[in-house]
Amino acid sequence: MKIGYFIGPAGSGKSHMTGSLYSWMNQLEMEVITVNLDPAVIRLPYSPMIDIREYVSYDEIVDKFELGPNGAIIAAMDQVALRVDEVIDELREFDSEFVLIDLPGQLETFAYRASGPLLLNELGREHKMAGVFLVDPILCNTASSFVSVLMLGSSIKYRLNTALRFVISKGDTISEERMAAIDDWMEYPDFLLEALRTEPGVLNADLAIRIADILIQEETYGSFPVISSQTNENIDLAFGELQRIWDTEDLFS
Ligand SMILES: Nc1nc2c(ncn2[C@@H]2O[C@H](COP(=O)(O)OP(=O)(O)O)[C@@H](O)[C@H]2O)c(=O)[nH]1
Ligand SMILES: [Mg+2]
Repeated sequence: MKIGYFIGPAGSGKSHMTGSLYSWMNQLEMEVITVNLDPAVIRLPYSPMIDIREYVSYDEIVDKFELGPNGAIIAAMDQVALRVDEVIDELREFDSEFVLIDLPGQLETFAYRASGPLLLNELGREHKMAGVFLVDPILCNTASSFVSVLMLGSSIKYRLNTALRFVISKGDTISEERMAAIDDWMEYPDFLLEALRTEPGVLNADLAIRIADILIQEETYGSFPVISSQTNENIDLAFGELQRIWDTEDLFS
């Protein structure tokens, strides 16, 4: 199986992209299933074939342990870690050529607790894994926030020990002017460094520039395609980014 997963900050559009890419692949008659790994999600824009909510009940956790939302999410993700083998068994039964996994809204509870690395490691033993990191356009408004997202993606990549390609989500919400600036940053990294240099009030700008310089030279981040799950514009490029990793032997290239 070729497994693709979507990761990114809460609200960056993972669930919608899972749904849109699933529909696109389905239309092309690819053999594909979807997996929801968010125990706390209430409504999804697609119908997952495997759903972690059948294993872990967020509401029960809230009631039983009298936890607030953050504590309950952490407890739920720890329970997900305990059920990983069952999810993997269910996946095995489907034996689909492609699997799309929608990761939990709260990226940090997946990546920085036990369940995320455990799950991806286990799946990676038997299957080809590829990750797409979603960058919300609100983080492309300034050079410093864009660099902060590169740093977050790098941290996730090393924490999960996996290859990731970056895409910008919610493309339909980006103005033409902003789009032109983002294109320039991608095509000419010096533009991004210059934007950092001239942006007012960047904390420790020299350090930010040095970090950005290293990160943007790492071609592994890809070309940052801009994708909309609402209009489906460039949704094929989400598949392309996954395919690029599936086709590569070295996970970190
Ligand atoms: N305009 C627009 N809104 C989007 C798009 N993708 C997601 N959203 C909205 O962004 C919010 C969060 O999306 P969701 O997929 O739930 O994010 P997740 O937390 O990363 O799974 C929802 O209100 C979506 O309707 C998109 O391509 N265009
Ligand atoms: Mg979601």
